[in-house]
Amino acid sequence: MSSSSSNSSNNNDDQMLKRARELGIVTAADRYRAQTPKCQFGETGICCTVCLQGPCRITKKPGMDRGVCGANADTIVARNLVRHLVFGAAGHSDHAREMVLALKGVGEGSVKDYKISDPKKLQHLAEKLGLTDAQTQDEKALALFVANKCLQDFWKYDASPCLWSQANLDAKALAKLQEIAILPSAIDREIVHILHQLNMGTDADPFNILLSGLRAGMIDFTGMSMATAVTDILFGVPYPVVTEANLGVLKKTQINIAVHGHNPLLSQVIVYAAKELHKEALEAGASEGINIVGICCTGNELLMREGITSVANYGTQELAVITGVLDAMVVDVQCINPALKEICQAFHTTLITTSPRAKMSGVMHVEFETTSALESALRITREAIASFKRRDDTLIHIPDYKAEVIGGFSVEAMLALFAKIECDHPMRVLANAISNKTIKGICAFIGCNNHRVEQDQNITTMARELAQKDVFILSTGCASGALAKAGLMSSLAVEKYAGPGLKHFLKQLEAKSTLACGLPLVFNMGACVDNSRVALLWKLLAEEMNLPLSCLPVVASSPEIMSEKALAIGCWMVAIGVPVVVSIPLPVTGSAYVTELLTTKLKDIVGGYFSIEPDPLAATKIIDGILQERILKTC
Ligand code: NFS
Ligand code: SF4
Repeated sequence: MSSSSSNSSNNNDDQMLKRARELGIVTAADRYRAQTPKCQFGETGICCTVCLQGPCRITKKPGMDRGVCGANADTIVARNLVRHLVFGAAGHSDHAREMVLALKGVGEGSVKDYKISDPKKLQHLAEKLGLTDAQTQDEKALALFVANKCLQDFWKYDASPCLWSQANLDAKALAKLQEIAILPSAIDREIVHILHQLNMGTDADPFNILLSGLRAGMIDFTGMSMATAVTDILFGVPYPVVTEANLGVLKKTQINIAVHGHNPLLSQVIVYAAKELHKEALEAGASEGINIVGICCTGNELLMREGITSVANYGTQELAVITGVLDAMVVDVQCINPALKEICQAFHTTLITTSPRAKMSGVMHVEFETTSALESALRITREAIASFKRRDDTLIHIPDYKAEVIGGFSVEAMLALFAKIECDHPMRVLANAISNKTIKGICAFIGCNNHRVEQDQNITTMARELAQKDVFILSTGCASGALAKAGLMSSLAVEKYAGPGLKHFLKQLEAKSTLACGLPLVFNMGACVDNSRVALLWKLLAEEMNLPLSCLPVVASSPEIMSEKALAIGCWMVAIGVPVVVSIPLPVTGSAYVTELLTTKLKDIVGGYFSIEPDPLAATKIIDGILQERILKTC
């Protein structure tokens, strides 16, 4: 294991960028530079392309303070923002639907390559969704019951709140959301309604539009809670695992297959296929068999459940290929750079798309279906074996550095840890640590990388600072990737960076734990959809402390936010009462009204709000201030 400083992580990236230049390969960092300076209309949200009379751009020039239709900056900014949010919510929700349909297939018997891995969670969920004692059923019938209940939350004609939100939010949050009419009904119905609302010449009221933005956030929450729960049922609830992260996890002696994207239905079955084809890999000359490595959120899914290594997060996906040892890059949906096609072509790497929603022209496509999952996975793995035989050894350059990672912190895993101290009231452990000021509160790092800023630096800088200030840190998505790669998910990092209170909190848990590993500085809760785990932990904490979430010292931060999905996550967190600090400018500054609503006024309406601070150290101070303010607040 190499050193665990974030500089080493960045050395890996620097090496690979240098290597790319030597080979004449253009990467995202170069393309970002070519895209600057940015158009200020787009940057501030005041370019409208909603109809074909546009683009309409708002300026202070006479006559240009409105678009052709008369929409002003406030309407245009609000509409553009909420369009982003709906796209984000659609991504997470469609992912959830795939998971639910797989569960339905298992229940019906048409999907044979997956099974119910956690019958207890299935039973529990069925009860939460309305199963009565009298209806106690066998596993397959329960799977069908849960799947059908979930599917009802995708579509219905009436506006009554969806079952899922009701089952997953605490009573105080629910009442608040209902009061301001942002509790969603059915996912598809709401998405269509909001898209209609955002049509040319429809809603011109920026406040009404932004309320729908919050509802879009709640749709996102509904989808991702479903995705997490169903994934746990099919593939198991994560518990602590020890693994590694960064480009150094690639091996010359193995067939390296990167799984990239989001839906674990594909990546999980590739893990099964790799085991089955171990002998074929040896016969092909890979002396150590097959090495599955993860990129982005699907990588996090595998890290959490299988201890699979994480080779890259969003911002370093292209660099993984430039090592010259990636034999296949298998992608499904979301956050996949189209540039991978050319970069893979510069090497022997076989790029394989698998989703009918996400193809690239001229790229191998192996359509993935749950009814023939293993068959597709075996085919994909054999393509990687064939590709390995074409590897050009002169192009290989694998940076050494990799970091130890302790991941797998589901809420169930955390409760099990806490229960070693408070057997009957595990959440009391966290509540007490907050009440007696051992820790200052909780910060959840969410979201992406963004080529506007140096790779991973905002995330890692802020995490180190907050740990020093005794903030308990959770993370998901590519923030988890950044923290894992930089060694901040190791127990060594606790010694190095935790303040005295946080260290005491973690060491006390560690002393009682029966885990074979220590505890890390930052608790990895999984992929972006697993922000639902963060929400569940907050819900349990609010219930334990008998306070509304808007009064708890909890905060979220997306220091390198990029995707519309991350915006949607931020939005539901705000809606349930949690402040969200972002360090990338949001495209809203063209409207003073929208900016003020998001950063100030929302606090009075829902308790949460956005704070925008590009400097990571200043953002850390804001987070610290929020936690202090909330801990002192009397609700
Ligand atoms: Ni989240 Fe995952 Fe990463 Fe951002 Fe993209 S991979 S769903 S969107 S970039 S964290
Ligand atoms: Fe211009 Fe209005 Fe059309 Fe937007 S909707 S492009 S502001 S005319």
